[in-house]
Amino acid sequence: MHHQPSEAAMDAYWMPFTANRDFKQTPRLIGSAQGHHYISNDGRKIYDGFSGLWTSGIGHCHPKIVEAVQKQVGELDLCMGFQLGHNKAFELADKLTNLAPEGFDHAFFTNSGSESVDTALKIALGYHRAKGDASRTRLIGRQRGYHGVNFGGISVGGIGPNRKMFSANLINGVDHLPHTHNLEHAAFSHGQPHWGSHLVEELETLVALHDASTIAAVIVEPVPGSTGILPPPVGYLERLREICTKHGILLIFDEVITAFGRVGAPFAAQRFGVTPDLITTAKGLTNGVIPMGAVLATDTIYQAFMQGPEQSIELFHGYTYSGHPVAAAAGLATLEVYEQEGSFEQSRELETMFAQAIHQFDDHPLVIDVRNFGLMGAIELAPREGAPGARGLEAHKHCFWDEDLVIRNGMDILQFSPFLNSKPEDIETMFDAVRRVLDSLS
Ligand code: PXG
Ligand code: PLP
Repeated sequence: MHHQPSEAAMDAYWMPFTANRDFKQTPRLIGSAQGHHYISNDGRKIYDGFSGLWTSGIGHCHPKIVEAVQKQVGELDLCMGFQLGHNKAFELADKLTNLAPEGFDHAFFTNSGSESVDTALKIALGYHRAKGDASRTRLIGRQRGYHGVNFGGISVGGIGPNRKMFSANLINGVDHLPHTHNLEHAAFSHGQPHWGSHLVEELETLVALHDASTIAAVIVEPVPGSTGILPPPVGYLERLREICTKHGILLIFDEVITAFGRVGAPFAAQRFGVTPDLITTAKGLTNGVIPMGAVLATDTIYQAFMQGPEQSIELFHGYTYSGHPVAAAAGLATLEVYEQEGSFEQSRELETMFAQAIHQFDDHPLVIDVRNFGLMGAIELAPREGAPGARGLEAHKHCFWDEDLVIRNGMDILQFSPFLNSKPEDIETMFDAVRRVLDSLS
C-alpha cells in the first residue's frame, strides 16, 4: 500500500493530457506494476488493458530489461552524445535497422515519439535541400492524425483540440489529407475496411494545387491510433506510396504505436507490404521502460546528407539524450526479448481471437462502431446527448474502480491495446468486465 500524496503535492503536479481538477478529486494512483498488472495505491491488482500507453507490449518490469538497466546505470550513466559515443547506441542502431524493412540502414535516436516526428520532418526538409531541391518545403499530414505535441507534430497532426490554442503559430505550408473514418460506409469493419481507398486521391488534388516541386513529405500513421484506431482502407497505403513516388515526395510512416509487434510484425510497413522513406518510432523500442525514440532512414536519405568537408556536421540536430546509455541498454534488452520470446509472432497469433472478442460488442445498444487491426481495437460509443465524452470517461472510471481494469478512452471511443503476450482468457475476462460496465451506463 502507498499513501496518497499530500494536497500540496497533488496541486504541484500539472498532469499531461488529464482533466487535472476532476482527477485530483478522486485520484487513480498506481504504486507498482508487474507483468500484466498494476498495483494501485489502495492495494488492488489491476489488469492493464492498454499495455502502459501502447508502450509495454511484453509486460511491466520485464526481468531481463530491468536487469540490463540496473547494470548499465552503474557502469555508464551518461556519455556526452555529441562528438563522443558509446558502444550500445551503435549496437542498438544496428539491431534496429536489421529488424526494419529492407533499405533502412540508419537510426537517429530521440527521447519520445514527438521528438521522432519533428526529427523526421527536419530530415525530410534537409534531404531535399541537400539534393538541391530547396523549393520542396510543404508538408502534408492527415485529419485525425496524431504526431505528438511538438510544433512540427501538431502542425501536421489533425486533432483539433491539440491545435486550436496554438493555431496562429503552427508551421507554414501544411495541408491535410482527409481521414478515412466513416460510420455510414465502413462501421463494424473487421480489420481493413473495403471502403475509403479513393480518399487518398486528395493527394493528387494537393499536388495539382501546389505543384509537386513544392512538397517535401507526407506523414501518416499506417493505422491511426490515438484518434481511435482507424485501420487503412484496403489499397489506401499502396496507392499513397505510388502517388508519393510518382511525384518525388517522401513518405513518412509514424510507427510510434504500430512498430514492435502491435500489428503482428516488427513494423506496420512490413505487415502492409508498403515501404516508406522514413519511419518514426518510440514506445515499444524500450518496452516503455526508459524514454527513447528513433527515426529510421533509408540509405538514400542518409547518403544525401553525407557531403561537404568530412569534418563538418551533416545534420544540425540532436538531443542531449540522443542514444542515452541507459535507454540504449533498455532497447537492446527489449529487442533481444522480442526475439527470444517470439513476441511479434505471439501478437500475430492472438489477433483473430482479439478481433472476435471485441466484435462481440457490435450489437450493443450504446455502440456505434467497433474497429480492430492487429492488437489495436476500439469500441466507439454513441455520445450522450449534450455531453460528448461523458460516457467514455465514465466507462474508464468504472473499469478502474469497479472492475480493476485500465482501459483508455478518447472522448467516447474506448481503446484497447492488449499485451503481445496476453493470455486469451485474460482478454475474454477483460471484455466481460467491459460488458458489465457498458450495461451499467446510461
Ligand atoms: N506519433 C504517434 C503515432 C503516437 O501515437 C506520438 C507520435 C508521440 O509520442 P510521445 O512519446 O511524444 O507521446 C504518439 C504517441 C493514446 C495516446 O491515448 C497515444 C500516444 C500518446 C498519448 C496517448 O492513444 N501516442
Ligand atoms: N534549452 C537549453 C538552455 C539547453 O542548454 C538545452 C540543451 O543543451 C536545451 C534547451 C535542449 O535540451 P535537450 O537537448 O535535452 O532537448
